[in-house]
Amino acid sequence: MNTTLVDSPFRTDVLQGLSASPKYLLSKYFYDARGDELFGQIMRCPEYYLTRAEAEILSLQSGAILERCGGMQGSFDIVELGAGDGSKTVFLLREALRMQGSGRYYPIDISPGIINYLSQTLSTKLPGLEVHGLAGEYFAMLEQMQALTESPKLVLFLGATVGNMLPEEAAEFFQQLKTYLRPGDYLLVGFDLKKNPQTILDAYNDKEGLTKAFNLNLLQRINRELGADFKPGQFEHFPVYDPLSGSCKSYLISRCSQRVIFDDDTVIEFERDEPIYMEVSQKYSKTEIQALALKAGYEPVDAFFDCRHQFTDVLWRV
Ligand code: AVI
Repeated sequence: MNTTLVDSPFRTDVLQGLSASPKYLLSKYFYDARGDELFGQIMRCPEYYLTRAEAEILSLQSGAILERCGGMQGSFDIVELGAGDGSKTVFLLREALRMQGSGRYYPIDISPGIINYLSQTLSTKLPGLEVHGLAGEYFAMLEQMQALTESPKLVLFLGATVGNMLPEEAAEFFQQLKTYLRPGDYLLVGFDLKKNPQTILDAYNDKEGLTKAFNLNLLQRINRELGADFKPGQFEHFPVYDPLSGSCKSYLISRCSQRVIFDDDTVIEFERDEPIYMEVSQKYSKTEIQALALKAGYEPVDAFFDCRHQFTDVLWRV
């Protein structure tokens, strides 16, 4: 055994997931530099309607959304969880600046690169906007931010990121989030809606093979960072969608009986056709979203839809 190896949360989570039965990996680890690049391509591919639908909502209805928050009286404070490249949020920020003239934007993202990019680009793109980026885990960063922000503030959780939790986990997440908010604060959440099952399945099985590459990249990341010897070609990308539960789940299926060896000498055995559960992308009905708001202790204020009713950004008040 190589004794110079240090434990990292990534190593611990990967080995825990691959030693479990059934095997799983955590989808938050998709996003290394190559994963970010592939996700960018997925968002632009014809089958992945989610990004275009939400961009349409924010480009056409940001004024209406902000009106429902009382126009964010005076200057505004907007916090974003999982800000990404901010390309859709710009619509909302531009409209808020048009209404108020000045305000503060607090993007939170796990990636320091994203936070640097947003801090550099947005203040020039949107004069009057102060950008205070925070790189780290959502709740740790919200803790730091509590003393800085003024209420009522608007917290954004866009892009159907909530879908990467199961509904019970989402309810717990929103309950915990509420402990960082004050009465009168608003939350805008992007949900992907239940729809024709084939449309959903196609979004997670694009013809170009980008989603397949996105999943297989996690095996390559494990090879790169944990010295494993996965052969990605020996795994098949297998997404399924259950129209009743609304869960779209992605698996990698081992094409043969095989073993993978890590640099700490850990050996993981795979049977032929054995799955690794990679990700859930949960879809909701309007009723389920309403029930989730109430369960987590928020007051549903309004819901905004794209023209095809594929996606919704819902506004809740604390
Ligand atoms: C980030 N998240 C909302 C995406 C989704 O739709 O679940 C991640 C993704 N996975 C495969 N394609 C996109």
